[in-house]
Amino acid sequence: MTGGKIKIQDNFWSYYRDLIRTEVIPYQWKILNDDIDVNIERERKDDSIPNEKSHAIENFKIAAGLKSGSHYGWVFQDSDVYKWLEAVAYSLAERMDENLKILADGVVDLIGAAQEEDGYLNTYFTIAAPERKFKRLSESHELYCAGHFFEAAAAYYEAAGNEKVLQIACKLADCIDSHFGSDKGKNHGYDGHEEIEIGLMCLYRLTGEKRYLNLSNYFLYIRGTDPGFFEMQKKEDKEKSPLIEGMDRWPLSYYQIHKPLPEQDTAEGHAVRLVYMCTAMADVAAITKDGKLLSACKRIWRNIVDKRMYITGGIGSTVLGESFTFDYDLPNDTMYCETCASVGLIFFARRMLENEVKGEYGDVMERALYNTVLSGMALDGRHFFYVNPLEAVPECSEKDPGKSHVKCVRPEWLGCACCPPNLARLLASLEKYIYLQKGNAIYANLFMNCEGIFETSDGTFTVKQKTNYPWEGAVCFSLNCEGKTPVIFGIRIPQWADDYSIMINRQVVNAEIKDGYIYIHQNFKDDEIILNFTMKVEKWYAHPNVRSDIGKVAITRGPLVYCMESIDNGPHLHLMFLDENTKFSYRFHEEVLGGAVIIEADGYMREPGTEDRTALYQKSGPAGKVRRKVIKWIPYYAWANRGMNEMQVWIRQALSFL
Ligand code: FUB
Ligand code: ZN
Repeated sequence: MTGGKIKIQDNFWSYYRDLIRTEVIPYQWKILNDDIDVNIERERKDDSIPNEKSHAIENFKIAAGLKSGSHYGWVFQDSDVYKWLEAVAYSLAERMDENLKILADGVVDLIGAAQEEDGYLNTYFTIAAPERKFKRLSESHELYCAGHFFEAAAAYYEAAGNEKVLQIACKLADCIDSHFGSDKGKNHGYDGHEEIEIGLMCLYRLTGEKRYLNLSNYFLYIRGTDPGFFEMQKKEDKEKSPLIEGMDRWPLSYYQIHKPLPEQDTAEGHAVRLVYMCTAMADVAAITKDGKLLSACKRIWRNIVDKRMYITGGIGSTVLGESFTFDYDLPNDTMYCETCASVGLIFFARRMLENEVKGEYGDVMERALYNTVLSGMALDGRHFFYVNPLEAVPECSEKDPGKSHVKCVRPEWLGCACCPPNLARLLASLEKYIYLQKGNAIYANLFMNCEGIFETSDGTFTVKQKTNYPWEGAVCFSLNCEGKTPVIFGIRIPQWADDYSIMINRQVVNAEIKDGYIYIHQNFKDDEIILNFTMKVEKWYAHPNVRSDIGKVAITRGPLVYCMESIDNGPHLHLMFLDENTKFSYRFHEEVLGGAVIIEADGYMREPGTEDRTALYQKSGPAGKVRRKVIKWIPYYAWANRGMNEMQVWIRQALSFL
């Protein structure tokens, strides 16, 4: 990706990145090997979700003929291993660890051993259903798994120089290329879950092999042109049993095949599928300059960001089909907001930046990263959320079957383990998201302590960032160009920052914002730019059509969304409210939640009724007294780290309806 060579050494992010290296990667490895006794929770009440063990590595051993046994887990269980390998690759690129490399090289050998003669690779089909290969694509995830392997292979090849991983990947890609495409006699299908399109683009960038670009393009363009394809395959599949129970109940839009892609306008269906699809469309469009794909991406982007995204950067409003629903439908307590979907939204935003440099893509990356994505993992790196609610009450999650997916503590592992390694690979590769380079123009999108080196047309350009973001709003850039040609340096001004100042070499300057960036164009020679965003506590109101948020406000500071927890505020968060003129105070607490800014304000609490004191309904209210109360907020990403309790992002505000 066009983002320079970056080294991160940051107060905030290094904690997470060290955690990925020291805890998350080893912990996930033990789980993939069934070497550790963890409680694997189903992500919702559904007995068909496999939750006895991971078995992911064992599946590879069986497929490779090294062990006997049967396949266990989802048809896409292999992808857990691939995402883990990708996270390992980024971690090794940041800091080489010979032992980890030896372990990962062994995994590559194992994957190679599980690959069939013709290049086919998928442990479920090799072990359990060789006669059904590519015959039930709506459910099979064969191409989805391949896509994840391609991403992992490209990353691992680059990090560890392992030639074998690339050979396995190309052999698999060639196998798929020989089966799929518009040529007569080929399979004219596509996968039920987009991902191969992204993976093929990684292989294309690495190898320059045009067939991979063409195949990615093919998979995008065929989608939605023959909506009867899955049904036709199902009829032809002699072995009628489903590969995933209940998958055939979803409408075409679940798979984004209700229309050809260039005609799609809104974010429909399964949220992860949709953002992976858009990531690939934006990626292909950036290379082929395909205006039709890019226009569709822009329309879908507008629909997500203007009408279907939570303030936390979460997407997906319903557990049914883990899907989008309709404009402004953003329920806080039944939402989906899968961690993977926000990871995918960041991928999509990053690829859109390559097509057009607009600050809003960086804004969404930042929103999703600091809020929903980080919330996906506990501070110990050993517990993970699959879905990320904006309002959670333990009793509701336990007793309301419609909220069984809304967990109030992060499980140790999940029956469907797509999110934990997805989050790991994103955090381990944060370098890719900080800057964007286009020729002699460098754009800063995320703020953290890091050093960047970029090759421009006549030499090296270096930029160092120093900041205490997200706790403080000052960011200092030290810049130097080796060559004579001036560099255009763009800095994103976050959408939340209406107040900021800029100094160049200690002189205050005014710089106009263009598409979300300020620009400084010069031949930098040990120059310094200091940007200072005023980080106030802010209240945000939702669009009036968002039924769930009317009369409520959400509290933010800088890029962080805040929430209340009952451990700080007592139970019944729904009875707490603010008045319009509430003043907020905040302070950094070293000892709380790994160090965090905590916000406080004077608010109110309506007393809860008791069984003998308040009727269920009465003609005159309010039922119960109102008393003053100091309300406390913590950063949303850090909730549920102190045991099971209530949490709420949006809080009622007296008179805010007017
Ligand atoms: O289908 C593979 C993955 O499992 C999806 O991306 C997640 O949403 C989960 O359903
Ligand atoms: Zn997931």
